[in-house]
Amino acid sequence: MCGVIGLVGKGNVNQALYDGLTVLQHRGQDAAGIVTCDNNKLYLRKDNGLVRDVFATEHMLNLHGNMGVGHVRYPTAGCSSSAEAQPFYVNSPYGITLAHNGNLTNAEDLKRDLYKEDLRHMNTDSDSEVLLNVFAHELQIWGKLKIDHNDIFHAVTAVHNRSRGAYAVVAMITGYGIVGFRDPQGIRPIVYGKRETKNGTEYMIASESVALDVLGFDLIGDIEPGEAVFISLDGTLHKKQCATNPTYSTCIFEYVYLARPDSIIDDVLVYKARLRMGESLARKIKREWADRDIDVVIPIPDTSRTSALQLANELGVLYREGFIKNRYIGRTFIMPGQKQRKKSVRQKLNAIDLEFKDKNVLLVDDSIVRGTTSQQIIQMARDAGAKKVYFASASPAIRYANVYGIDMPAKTELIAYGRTDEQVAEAIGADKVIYQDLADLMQSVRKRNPELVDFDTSVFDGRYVTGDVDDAYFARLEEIRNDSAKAKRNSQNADIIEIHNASK
Ligand code: PIN
Repeated sequence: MCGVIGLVGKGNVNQALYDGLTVLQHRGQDAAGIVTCDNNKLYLRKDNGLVRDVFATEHMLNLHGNMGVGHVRYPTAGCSSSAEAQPFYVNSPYGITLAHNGNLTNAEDLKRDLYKEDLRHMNTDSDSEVLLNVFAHELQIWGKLKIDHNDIFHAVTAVHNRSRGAYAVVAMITGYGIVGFRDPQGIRPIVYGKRETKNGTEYMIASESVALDVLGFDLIGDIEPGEAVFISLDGTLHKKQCATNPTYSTCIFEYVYLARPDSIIDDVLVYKARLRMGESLARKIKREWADRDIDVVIPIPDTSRTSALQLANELGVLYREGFIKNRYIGRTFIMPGQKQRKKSVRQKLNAIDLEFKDKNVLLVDDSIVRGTTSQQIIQMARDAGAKKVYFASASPAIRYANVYGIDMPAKTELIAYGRTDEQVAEAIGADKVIYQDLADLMQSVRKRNPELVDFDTSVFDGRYVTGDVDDAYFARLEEIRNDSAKAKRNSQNADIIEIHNASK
């Protein structure tokens, strides 16, 4: 998962892009980048790290111009190099820079075609570079020296025809403007809005509406599945449906956990959807668990607070904040002779014992993925004196891998893979586990917008809406992962040999 932003302004956009990226930081903390354009010259700064660490004053002063694009990246399997920080750039045609959120499922085929047929070289393993090159190729195909919005929309249509998977994109075409587009199933979200200034109207495109809110832009709406929105350098907005069969299949996990609660996606406020998730889960608990003996409902901060609150209300049980989260968790320094270890949950969360002592507690989380954190938190609740520890998940059991750009483990590493709910409870040490039903989860979102007939629910039901994901796809993925792991190991060994030689 990543965050993208694009802005065509009436003055320098560097500060607004930076501020927007900090608002989208929850979508990716691995790398950040901004590219701006001034008098047909591009200015780029990108690196691994948080927004606040990547951009120093000297970098900001160099980001000249009234339009630009930004990106925050979440680590996805096998990708951690700063060369894969975005935006990406190609010089031909016109000079295009692109920021992408999502994951292409046919990137390997496209890469081969781009090399063999379109004579384009890829310099990274990133599918975003592939997407940029498909777009660039389709834009140069007519060999025009000058283009307009119709040429750009044709190129987006061609991208839709060639690409499979998830892509919410912001691309800047030097000398022309910024285009935002979303895959024909609208798997990842993207919105646009405007603000009036004394010099005229400014437009922004962003992964989530919170970025617009914070910068004083009014939300115009979502870029619809398959649609493209182009804002020219002079501030004129054009939009067009570029796909033949667009459908809404937005990733439902955006509502469960990924997006900020104050964002509006496809006309649905994430916060309201989470309240409804709490309500429907409480109704299921009432229906299926008549002899329950819950004394208190305790959320696992932060995401689950909203649904836990409503769940407690609906059950008529006390809601209490039993865990406090450290907001300033530090870095892990590797001391000599030590391996890098993951920060334990104990360093992130602390229990308030009095809320647990001698009580039967119902812990609520947004989801259970690997189950490792859940297990440690349940143990913390017991150590704090809880009698019984029940565990409710605001989303259904996760049993399948994600291929559309969420950083999730392979399915065999998921705690619910091959396990019943009872076996999950046993594995994480809970007295009982209760999951949201998928139909209820969908209804929690759909209630506000009946147009959302379908969602990407693949992690829950293994149904991949792009229709091209099967066992063979996963086998190929595994092969690529193993190859890149091997290549990484080899290059690390080569480094070690070099260092040894150098110190002789
Ligand atoms: C974390 C939200 N949420 C908590 C992410 C833990 C799964 N985990 C997914 C639960 S926060 S585990 O609220 O945004 O901080 O199942 O892998 O142990």
